[in-house]
Amino acid sequence: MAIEAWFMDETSGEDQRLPRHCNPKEFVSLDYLAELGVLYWRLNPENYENDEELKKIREERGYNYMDLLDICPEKVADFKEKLKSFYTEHIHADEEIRYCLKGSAYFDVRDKDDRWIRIWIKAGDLIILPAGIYHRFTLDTGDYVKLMRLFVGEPVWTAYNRPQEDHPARKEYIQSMRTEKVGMALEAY
Ligand code: KMT
Ligand code: NI
Repeated sequence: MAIEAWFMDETSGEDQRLPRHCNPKEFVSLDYLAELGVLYWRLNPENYENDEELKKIREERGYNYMDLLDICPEKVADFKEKLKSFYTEHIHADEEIRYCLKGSAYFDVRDKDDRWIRIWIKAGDLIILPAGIYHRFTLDTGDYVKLMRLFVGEPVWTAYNRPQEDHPARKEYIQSMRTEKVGMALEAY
């Protein structure tokens, strides 16, 4: 099954690790995520060391850097602080590419109307968040995820917390969303 994504209940005061569905639930399609520039692949996590499909994605997109990261209270120094910074809304100057090898977690991204969409990644899910998209990350109640991080060249993980309306990556992202809309309108025409 493909990943699940849904609009979040933003009024909920529940734990960030809970799903925070709206009532009734409002799921979001992969097409809608693609309109936001969020890309998704389903791969075989058992075979990540010899996976031709992963190799192809890495070659095509120039992801020559790779590392692995376990996120859970036992393995991350200053766990609480770290998770707090991951869950603070931010952007990056580059794509954020994460491949889930074990466990599960949530990436939240803002849509065009500034609504939060929660994307539930599990083993086998590779997602790419475009540069300039507002997002945040949290573990779910399973409290464990093993992620592969990919990057083009020397990795830069710098997070720029919202607001970042003057950041070049943000401006470019907003511009690309406009172009996308015009493209869709022309297609309809
Ligand atoms: C980031 O920028 O590292 C995040 O958004 C957290 C996700 S994966 C550690
Ligand atoms: Ni990030």
